[in-house]
Amino acid sequence: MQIAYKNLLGSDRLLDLSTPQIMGILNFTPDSFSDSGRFFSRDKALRQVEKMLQEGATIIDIGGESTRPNAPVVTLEQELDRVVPLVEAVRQRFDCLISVDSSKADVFRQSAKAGADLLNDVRALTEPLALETAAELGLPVCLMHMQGSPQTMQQRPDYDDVVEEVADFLNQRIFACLNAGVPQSHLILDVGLGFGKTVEHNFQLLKNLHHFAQSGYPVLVGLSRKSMIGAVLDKPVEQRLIGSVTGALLAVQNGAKIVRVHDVGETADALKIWQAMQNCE
Ligand code: 8Y4
Repeated sequence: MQIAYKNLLGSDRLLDLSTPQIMGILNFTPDSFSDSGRFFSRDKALRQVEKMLQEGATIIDIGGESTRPNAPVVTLEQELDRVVPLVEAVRQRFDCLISVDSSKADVFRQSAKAGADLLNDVRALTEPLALETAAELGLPVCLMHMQGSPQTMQQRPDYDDVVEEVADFLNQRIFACLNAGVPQSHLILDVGLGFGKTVEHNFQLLKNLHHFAQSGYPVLVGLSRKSMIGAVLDKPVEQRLIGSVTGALLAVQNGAKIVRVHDVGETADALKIWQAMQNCE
């Protein structure tokens, strides 16, 4: 499984998913880096990128909107100001795949011009012009499921059958993408752990991830430090490392091809052990 294409700078890009890949999280909002409120700078962000790449990430996910429950809504200008210069700076320094975590067509476009390689949309291209813009830019897209909006999603998550309903939604978005001209080979699916789901829903999706993996589309999973880990362990966000690594390993065992994580080195170690088992006779 691999995705080969050119980005808007004309560079040949290859997302090789023959083995599971690590997407390192770089969230460039003031409440990010999980040391909330602390001063952040472009230099600090670039050092973080360098470290994640050395530790084994192949994709760096850059976001300027906090999608945590009850996070403030960011304006287009704020998002552009946070994301585009950082995409440019990372592009200048590193030859990694750059993913842009956004839902806005203008952020997609400006980021793509600055050298982004992948669109990671927690709203699955449902915002105005997002679908058309993604098709035009020709970049791979991760389509994620969310129930409700970041502001309201954890108020009352409700499903008859979470696996079926997430699958139905993703199938509808796949259909919309294909109709808009996004090639089938550019689609990545994500069940959206933590986005309008109870802890039980999240674990049902994790347990049944093979259902999505069997679709033939690559599956991305993000559970790093999330409340599904915290709830089981009864631990705050800074004590969720081993739980997060374990969750990433379970996701990969159930067919995930990309794991979105904060702790790249530790996750890479776990996946090396998994790979060693896969490779043996
Ligand atoms: C601590 C740290 C607690 C982080 C919560 C969080 C996903 C995603 C996010 C995901 C894809 C987050 C942008 C939420 N999660 N994109 N983005 N999949 N594709 N919360 O699961 O990390 S942000």
